Amino acid sequence: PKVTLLADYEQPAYLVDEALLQFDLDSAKTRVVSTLTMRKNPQGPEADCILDGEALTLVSLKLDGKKLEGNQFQRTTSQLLIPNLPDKFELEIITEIEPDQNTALEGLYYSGSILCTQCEAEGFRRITYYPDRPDVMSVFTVTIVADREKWPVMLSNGNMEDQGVFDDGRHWVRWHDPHPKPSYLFALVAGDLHVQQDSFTTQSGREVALRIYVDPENKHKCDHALTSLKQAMKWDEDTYGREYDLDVFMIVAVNDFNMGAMENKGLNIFNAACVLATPETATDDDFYTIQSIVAHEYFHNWSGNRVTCRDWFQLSLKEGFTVMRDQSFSADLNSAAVQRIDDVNGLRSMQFAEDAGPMAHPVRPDSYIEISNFYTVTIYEKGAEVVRMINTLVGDEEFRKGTDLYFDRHDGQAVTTDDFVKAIEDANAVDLSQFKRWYEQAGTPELTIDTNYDPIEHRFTLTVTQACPATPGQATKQPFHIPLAVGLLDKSGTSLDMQLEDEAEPHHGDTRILSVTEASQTFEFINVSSEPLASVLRGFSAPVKLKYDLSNHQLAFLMVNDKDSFNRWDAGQKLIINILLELVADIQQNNPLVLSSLLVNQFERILTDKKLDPALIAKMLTLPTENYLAAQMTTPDVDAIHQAREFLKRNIAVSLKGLFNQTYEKLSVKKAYDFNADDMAMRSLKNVCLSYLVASGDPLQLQRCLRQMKQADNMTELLAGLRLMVDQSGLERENALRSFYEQWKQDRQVVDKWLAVQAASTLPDTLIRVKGLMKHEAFSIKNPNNVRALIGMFCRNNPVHFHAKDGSGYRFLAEQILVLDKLNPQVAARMLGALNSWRRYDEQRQQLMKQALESIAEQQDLSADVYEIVTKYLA
Ligand code: BAL
Ligand code: ZN
Repeated sequence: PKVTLLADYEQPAYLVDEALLQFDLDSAKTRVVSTLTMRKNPQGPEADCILDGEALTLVSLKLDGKKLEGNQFQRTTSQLLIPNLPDKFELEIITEIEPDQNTALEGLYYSGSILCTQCEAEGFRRITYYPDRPDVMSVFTVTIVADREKWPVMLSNGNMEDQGVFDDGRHWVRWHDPHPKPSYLFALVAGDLHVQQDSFTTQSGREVALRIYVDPENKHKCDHALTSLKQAMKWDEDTYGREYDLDVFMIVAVNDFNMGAMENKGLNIFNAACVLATPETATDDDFYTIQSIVAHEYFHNWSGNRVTCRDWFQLSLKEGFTVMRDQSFSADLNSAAVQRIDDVNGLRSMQFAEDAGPMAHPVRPDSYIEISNFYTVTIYEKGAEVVRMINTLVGDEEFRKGTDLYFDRHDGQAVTTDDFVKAIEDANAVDLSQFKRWYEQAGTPELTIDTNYDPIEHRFTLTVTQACPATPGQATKQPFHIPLAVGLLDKSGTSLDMQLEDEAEPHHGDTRILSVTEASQTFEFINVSSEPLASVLRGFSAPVKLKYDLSNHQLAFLMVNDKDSFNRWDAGQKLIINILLELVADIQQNNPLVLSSLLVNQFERILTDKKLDPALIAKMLTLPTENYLAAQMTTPDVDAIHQAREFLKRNIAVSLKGLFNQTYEKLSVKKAYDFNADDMAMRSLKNVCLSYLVASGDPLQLQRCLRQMKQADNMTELLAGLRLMVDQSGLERENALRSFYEQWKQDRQVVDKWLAVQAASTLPDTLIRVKGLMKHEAFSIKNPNNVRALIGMFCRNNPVHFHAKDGSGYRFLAEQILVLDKLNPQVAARMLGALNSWRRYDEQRQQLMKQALESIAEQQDLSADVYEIVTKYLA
């Protein structure tokens, strides 16, 4: 397979000013007539015109109205080359495609009874021949013709211009999108769809029609997404001054979708699981996620669509920035502390692992084989942290000035991450040249903190040393520019003023940002009246690993006294990790296990802290995942980690049973479900208490769990109960699972939860059950949500069973990947991620994982997607 390099970037040789597309639509065969008004790019290279095209049947080709014969062009499996073209010309290309044979879900495909498209990154070339690259932006007009009964609703980008009916039972519609766009933002949808409507008046007074299209059986599930959409539209006006620019904004929900959602101009297409919700069928987490994804896709209208990427190496230009925007939106609308904790938790558990593994790549990569493999946590989540750091370094007002300039300067253009940084620099006269290393260097920097207090001089010295491990292709790294948020606390937990030695005035306020630029840098604070404890990296001000030796007592102190909610939580997590790793060592050495009374005391203080947000309490009482603990060990011991975590949870539960009980009862107030931060916080704490009560081993608590399931009027409480039940063997578990399925078998979103909880069970026969569920009527290997719920959940979130010593988990994954690769390479490649850290495990497991990888690598005809990942893992 071909490697694409950033260094090889060249402007397109030919541009498309206008694209007229006509679709004669049906699920078995669709004919596409594409009429392109093209011209030579004056800035482009002297080269032949090359159009991309895959899995297409070419019917005919005309240049300025004249048919081109076979000897006037050249065709390969992925390209069409037309030599000797004039400076300006019109090309008519007729192709045929087979949507119902398309299991890869790229291009035009059939999902349930809906015909829909997914074109990012390179799906448009499966619809027609086209220069399928983001720096070719064109004005699209799309006419769709289809049987009226079968396809009553026919949608594409932009505004609807005209429609009509033919005598033969077919009808047609024409859509026009006035905003030039790259082909990856093209979309088409047809089906017998229900539409849920609303409207939004923009800040300049324009009325925008909002429409969500769903299968008729889901018409009651649209309200939350519509509310979220209006919140997002308002927020983007208030926060970034960005207004929507078409007469209509449409969202369509489909059941088969490779990603979460797609920001096609004016016509977002969503994975049904990321848009549909009612309190009975969706959990608080689902509601929360839907709110943020709806916002994310909407925000792309500016950060991605109006200003797009020059090439796919710049993917983080739109994704990092848009994730950062959706994270701030969610923080503004909900609990900011909880949002930050969740974002950082995700980053640390997924992105840090990616950065430490064989697929490590910079936020702006410099090579790829298959671009679909680069829709990664590094591009998205680390990319968001990079933009967030720019904001932290320049300040809020300055950042807004910078983004205003960016949108202004580059509206209608396809640009680079350098252009983004340049706009922030130019708007504020700041220099971010060193900062740009965050885009260029892969790996997670490690910051070591050393402190010293001189009680005579009243000086406090904070030394920061940074280092970044080697990553594939990058042996050495230059120092990063790191914003380090710090606070100093005295013995009573009061913030101390911070005055650096060259400053005339002290800095008042709890937190200040230190700008770290050197490999080792010392900050001297003067007039520090008593020995302080430094709280560093507040709010997780940079995506780094911190080596800061604090004792368990100091961590316990910060856990209850830190002024920064994130660092309070983080200190607690570090304390828990220390304790768990000590327990792991005791298990390995056959020592008796002892419960830490320090932790129990702190948990008690947290649980009884009336001033603390219950959502934060719930987070603070949640133990780190087994995967995260594994990442903290040089050689993870999956079984000892599981055992240590179970021991700790059970013993905390037994020690604080009365308090958990009391809190649970206090929170069990009967009230109708509402999605708001307060109620969500209560439900989350209630469910955490229930999980401890069940962990205590008291059989009566199981009855309480069943009672919660029986009485629940919402999925949050019902599913929390079911999750706890699946780890208990016995008849009650089987009954709970059976009745849950009977109640919800018609609802695909709920059935996926039913599959996922079973895949995550700690009971010993879980893999056998997962295999059994693959034969269940509820499961289809062609549906990505089913695959993620069952196979993905087992391989990624069930470490004890996935890493079973006999290698059964690894073999299972390899078998499924080979089946999936023939159907849907993107999903197959995603599943491989479960083996990302294979070299970190013990010798025996490494061998078994290697065998699994080799059994994939030796197959003929692997997709580029799987080939790239498996070869990089084995390299
Ligand atoms: N652009 C792919 C889906 C998303 O990130 O919004
Ligand atoms: Zn995005």
